Amino acid sequence: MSKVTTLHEFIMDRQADFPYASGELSRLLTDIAVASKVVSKDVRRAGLLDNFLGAHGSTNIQGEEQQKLDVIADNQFINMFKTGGEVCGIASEENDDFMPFESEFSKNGKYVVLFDPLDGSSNIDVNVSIGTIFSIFRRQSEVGTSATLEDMMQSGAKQIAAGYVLYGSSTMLVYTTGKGVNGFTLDPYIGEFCLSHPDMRMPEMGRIYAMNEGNVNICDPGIKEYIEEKCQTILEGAPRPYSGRYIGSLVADFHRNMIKGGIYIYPSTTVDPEGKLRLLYECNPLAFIAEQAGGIATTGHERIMDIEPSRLHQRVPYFVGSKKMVEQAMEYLKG
Ligand code: AHM
Ligand code: MG
Repeated sequence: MSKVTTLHEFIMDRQADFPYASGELSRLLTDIAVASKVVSKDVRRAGLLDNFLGAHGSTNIQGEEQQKLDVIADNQFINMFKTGGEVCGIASEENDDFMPFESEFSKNGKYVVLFDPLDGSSNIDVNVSIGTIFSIFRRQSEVGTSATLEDMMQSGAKQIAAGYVLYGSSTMLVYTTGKGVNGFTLDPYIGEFCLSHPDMRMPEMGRIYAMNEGNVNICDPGIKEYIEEKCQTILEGAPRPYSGRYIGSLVADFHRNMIKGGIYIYPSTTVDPEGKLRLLYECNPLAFIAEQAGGIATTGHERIMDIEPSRLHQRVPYFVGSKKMVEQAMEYLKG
């Protein structure tokens, strides 16, 4: 058996890629891994424990009902960031406002983290894959002061690192610091994330499309045409049409497309003109990973990572996945 590389070893080895690195980003990534192991443990046992499944009884600022595990995961990550010392503030999909950490210790942190603690809320209670998504920026405000809204509202192009954790049939952590994408599988027997998917590349072309097709008649008619003509037709030389696969957990749909090639679509609809997915917590981090793996992420009109955010909980239409598939879908858009 060849030597196993743990996430921790990998992060420490890669620290040398950043000439002036002081180790804070490495520690932050390690903290995220630790928090996600705790969340993974909770997710794995949720059905057996009191107070883990079901609605929390609250709604978030977006009017969505919060699940108990959403809140548990949110608190787990926030506590880790508060006590780590690398982070001066956070913004989370589950909190109305951003949260500056006011201790002297945290105020000296260089970074802010924006995250969706548990994505795919509608799948929590039914034992279907869910995930965590995170995005790390260097703060804009001065070290030693309180984190500001401006620290949170940076374009995706300024991300220092981003990643996701997929609580699927195994737990995986996938991240980038802008030098490719690497994936680690949690070995439950030793409790370590181990390198299992080095240098991940998204195939340029795939045969899977993922969209909530319930929305197909309330979005840009070009999307329906694209799906009918390119996804649901037997194209020349192909044995069958593409496969439609929609898990309804962005992390899981994205991860499958990363490995097999595919397109994920959540467009603007007449009901949700800005789309459903959040720029800062979902779209930017996965766009960074997609691009680092050779894929594309766009609103249909603009590169996701070029958007200057206007609101913390801003939503945007989202097309992400294999380069050629996304490019082809864009040719159909009318709006
Ligand atoms: P959430 O963050 O509240 O879980 O919402 C985001 C999720 C994505 O994971 C998923 O792709 C999408 O919402 C599913 O939405 P829909 O049920 O409208 O298809
Ligand atoms: Mg989400």
